[in-house]
Parts: sequence; structure tokens; C-alpha cells
Amino acid sequence: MIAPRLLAELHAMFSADRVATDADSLARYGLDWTRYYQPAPSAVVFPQTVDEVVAVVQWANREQVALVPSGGRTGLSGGAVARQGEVVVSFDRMKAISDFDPVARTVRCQAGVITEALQQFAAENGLYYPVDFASRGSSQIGGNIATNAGGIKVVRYGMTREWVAGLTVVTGKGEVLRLNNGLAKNNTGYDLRHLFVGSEGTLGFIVDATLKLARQPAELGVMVLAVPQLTDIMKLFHAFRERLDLNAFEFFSEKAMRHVLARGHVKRPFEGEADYYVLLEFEKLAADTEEVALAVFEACAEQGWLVDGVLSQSEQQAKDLWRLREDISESITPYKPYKNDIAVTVSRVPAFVERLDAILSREYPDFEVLWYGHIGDGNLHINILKPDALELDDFRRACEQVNEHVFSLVGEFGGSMSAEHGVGLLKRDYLDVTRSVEEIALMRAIKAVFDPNGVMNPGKLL
Ligand code: S2G
Ligand code: ZN
Repeated sequence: MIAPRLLAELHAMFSADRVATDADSLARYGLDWTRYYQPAPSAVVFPQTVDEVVAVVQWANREQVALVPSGGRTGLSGGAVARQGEVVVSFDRMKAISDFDPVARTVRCQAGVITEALQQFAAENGLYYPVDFASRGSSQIGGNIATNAGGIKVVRYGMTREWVAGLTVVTGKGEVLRLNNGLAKNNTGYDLRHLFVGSEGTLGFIVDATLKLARQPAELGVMVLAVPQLTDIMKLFHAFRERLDLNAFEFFSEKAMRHVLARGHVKRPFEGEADYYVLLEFEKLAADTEEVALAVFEACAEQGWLVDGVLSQSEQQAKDLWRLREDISESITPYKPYKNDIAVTVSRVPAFVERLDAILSREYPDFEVLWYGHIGDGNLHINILKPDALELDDFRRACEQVNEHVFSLVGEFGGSMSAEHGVGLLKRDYLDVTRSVEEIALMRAIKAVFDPNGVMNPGKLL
């Protein structure tokens, strides 16, 4: 915990309602959605202006105090966890949306804007913010950029990085940088904006961003397909992508879907059962797009790649079909699951899953392994539910071994040890699975340039 003198200085910098030290605030703002850590920040501050962010960073450099950035706290790698007396800097009070430019199709958001608020602003102005995921109602734009958030439409629209046209950041030295200014073209040396995207608060704070917006999509069609063989999922991906403008290509196992169905909000989409399901979404750009989708469906059925399926006939049905995929994470939270988020080259996903399934069923026969994720990006979310018979600590120890298996296989497949959830605390010690010694040394050198006193989210990522 920081000394009373330092707390007094924080109170001098921020009005009373914008410094929190009560137990509830410390517990709430010291955590994100990663449930492995005990929160223990010293205080939480709520800046409202760039100058206040500069002031607290300069103070932290003078007093050698660690700062932890806090957005929507929906992260899954402990990137926003404060557990060693750090001061949490929350962007909850910086939620302005401004400078909308309908011709350039850009808009400026302060870091604390909720993702869904930006999506709604874009829709109200006839445009579309295409980075989307289940935590849209709580996550904040600053955190989405700091973790380069992915989600369910990456196969068409890419990660958050693709939509950042400009950033205002406060570096770990307290300098304010206005990066790229929202320009579509600017070839003037190193693009420092892209260093901050995905930096997880380790180089400085993102205080606002100019984001690009896309044209509003035409009406969307959603299909769910029952797929007996994992290897056939990639054939389906190829077949549907050849003929349709796919926005999304997700998969989930029967085991995962049963947890969603058990909650009773949505029902099984059709009679046919299979080990795996694909959910795909496409844009109806032509009058015959649905016919094309059904023709591809029939052709794939003849090949035996799918045994049943459904095409949404209404917006409500499309939403219900999406819930089969998007409700998985929430449905299994009570089981305190082991989670991992990795990626391998799309074409190698079936081989990877089969290899890992074989290891896990041999080593941990009573673990329930659930697979789902953005398979069109080669991105898998592995979740293992704690068996009732196993104490949480024993389960967590066993999962340390599971990590070793997962990451050594990811290394063998030349994949990524974190596809979209970032590195944070949870995966810091596995960075070398995907990044070389030279790369990690260079990342440390870059960190030292932007945050020479190491006050920015120390212990995360590196
Ligand atoms: C997803 C969300 C969190 C999880 O559902 O796509 O990124 O449970 C995940 O892995
Ligand atoms: Zn995901």
C-alpha cells in the first residue's frame, strides 16, 4: 500500500469523489474478468481530462508509484489486475463521443466510451462499428485498443487495430502524443499509433481515439450447421467463403452448446445432433444470396460434411442462433473454468484439436473439455470445467500442467499463445512460446523508451 503522504497528494490532485479507497472500490477496480488473482490496489482515481492523466503519471514517476489502467475490466488475462498496492487509473469518467465526420467516416471517442455505445452511435448515424464480442455492454474503447480486441467479426473486418485512425496517449513519462490525427494516409516514419494498440497499458495510457466506421451491412443471414467431423469444418469454411460474403465463421462443440441450452433461454436449433456446430453469418448483398447459401448447404450435405442445419428466417431467429455461441462463456462461468485462447493456422486447427484432445483425455479423463471460438481465424477458446470431486486448488494445479501441454503444442504448430485475449499477467511467462528472445528483448527496450521508470502496469506482458 502507498504511504498516507502519497494518498494525501492524490486527494490534492483529484476532488474527493474522484479518488476511491473504500474496500468495495478497491476490490472492484483491482480486478478484471480473470478470476485467479486477489485484488489489492492502494487507491482508484477517476481522471476527467488529459491534463489530470498527465498529472498522475508525472506524480507516479516522481514518487515511484505503479499505475494500472482500468477500462471495462472485461479482460481475461489479468491485464487490469492490481494486486500489489498499485494506483488504478479508471477511465469511467471519460466517455465523450465527438468530432463525428460522416465524409471521412471517423469519430472520436474518449477511452471510457462503452463499446456498445459506439456501436449505437454509428448505427444512429447510418454507419457501423464492426468490432463485436459478448462483453460489448461493459468493455471500453480504451481497453479494446490497448488489448487489440478481436471478437466475432474478425474474419471479415479484422481486429480493433484496423479501425484505429488516431490516438491521443499519455506516455509513461507523462508526454502527450497525438498520433496519426485520424489521417487515412500518413507515411512519415514509424507509426507509433500501432505500438500502443495491443500494448496493454505498458507504454502509456490511451486517453482518446479516432476510430473509422464502416458502411452499414445489408440484411444478415445466420446459419447453424451440425458437423460430425472436425476436419470437415475447414472444408465447409472454404465452400461457404467461396460463394458468400462471410462476416463470421464460428464453431462450438455439442458439450458447449448443452450448457447454453441448460439455461433455457434458447432451444436446440434442429433435431440433428453432432459433435460440432458451425455458426456462420453472411451479408445478403443480392436477391438470390439465400438461394446461394442453401445451394452450398445442399452440396456440403451431399459430401457428408454436415448432417443438419438451419438458415435464419427472421432477425429474432438470427439473434437466438447467435446466443448458442455467445452465451457459452457466461453459461460456464459458475464452473470456474480453466480458459485458454490460442490460434494456429486455420488449416491446421483440426489436427491441433485432435492432438490436444488426445493428450487431455489420456491425462485428465474426468475433465470436461469444451471447444468453441472463431475458427475462421484459426482462434480456439479451450475451456475445461472443474470436476465437482476436485478441490479448486487441486484443479488449478492440474491446469498448470494443462497449460504446459497447450503451449508446447502451440509452439509445435507455430501458433499464438494468445490469439485475442492478450498476455497480461496470466500468460506473461509463456511469451517465448510465440515471441523470439530477440523480439522480447526489443519489446523490453521499447518499454524502457516510453516508460523509463517502469510505472506503467508493471509485471504485465513483460
Ligand atoms: C469468446 C469470450 C471469453 C471466453 O466468447 O469469443 O473471447 O470465455 C471469448 O473465452
Ligand atoms: Zn473470443
